Amino acid sequence: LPDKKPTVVFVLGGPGSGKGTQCANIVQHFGYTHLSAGDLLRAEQNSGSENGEMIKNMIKDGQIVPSEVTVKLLLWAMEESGNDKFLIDGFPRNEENRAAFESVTGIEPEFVLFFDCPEEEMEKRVLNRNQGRADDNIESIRKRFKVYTQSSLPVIEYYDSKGKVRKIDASKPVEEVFEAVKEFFTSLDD
Ligand code: UP5
Ligand code: MG
Repeated sequence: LPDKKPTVVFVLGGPGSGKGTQCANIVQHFGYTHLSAGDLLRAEQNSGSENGEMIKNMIKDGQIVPSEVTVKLLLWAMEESGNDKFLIDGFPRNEENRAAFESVTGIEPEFVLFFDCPEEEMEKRVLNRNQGRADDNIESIRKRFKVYTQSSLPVIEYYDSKGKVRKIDASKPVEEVFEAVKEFFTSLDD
């Protein structure tokens, strides 16, 4: 018999909407492994891989790295974890990402957690973060917002049409957002 397919929750929302922050909370309470596609790409960039320069330039420009690179990194990380429950944060970001993950893994997400946040608030958060990310400057942020609106929101709409989106008001304080997040994971366990 084939192994049971892993449980995957996609965590989506604009730059600075709080995906990484809330994933850390979910891990603590619900035993998922958190895989940030952006973190995996940044690690790959810094590992001296042949794709490093391409990844660096695309991130600075807010562009979406080709699916073959990102899906491979996600699959390796899933295998390495030994877990069977994953929060995939910041992926899929466009239709190509979505279709590639689905055809390579055969996995459909359990649901899609969508952090809905106004652009002014996201911009403020990203500019205040100060963790040295090459794309946390006003020029890169404007590009990230544009790509998010043009390419990523349509993926969320696609999942919404399948009844899979769990939308959260991400403009609230961290603790309040987590209260809302918790409900979706608690009801999943019922
Ligand atoms: N903060 C968080 N929640 C808050 C709250 N409720 N109230 C007040 N402050 C809050 O949070 C951002 C900041 O806000 C932090 O300082 C936090 O303390 C504060 P964070 O949790 O980091 O938000 P997050 O949504 O994770 O923001 P991030 O900047 O990581 O989102 P992006 O989607 O822009 O970044 P990601 O790393 O996913 O992708 C970066 C780039 O990688 C992309 O632009 C793209 O070029 C590339 N990429 C791909 O090509 N393909 C992929 O599949 C993924 C990424
Ligand atoms: Mg993040």
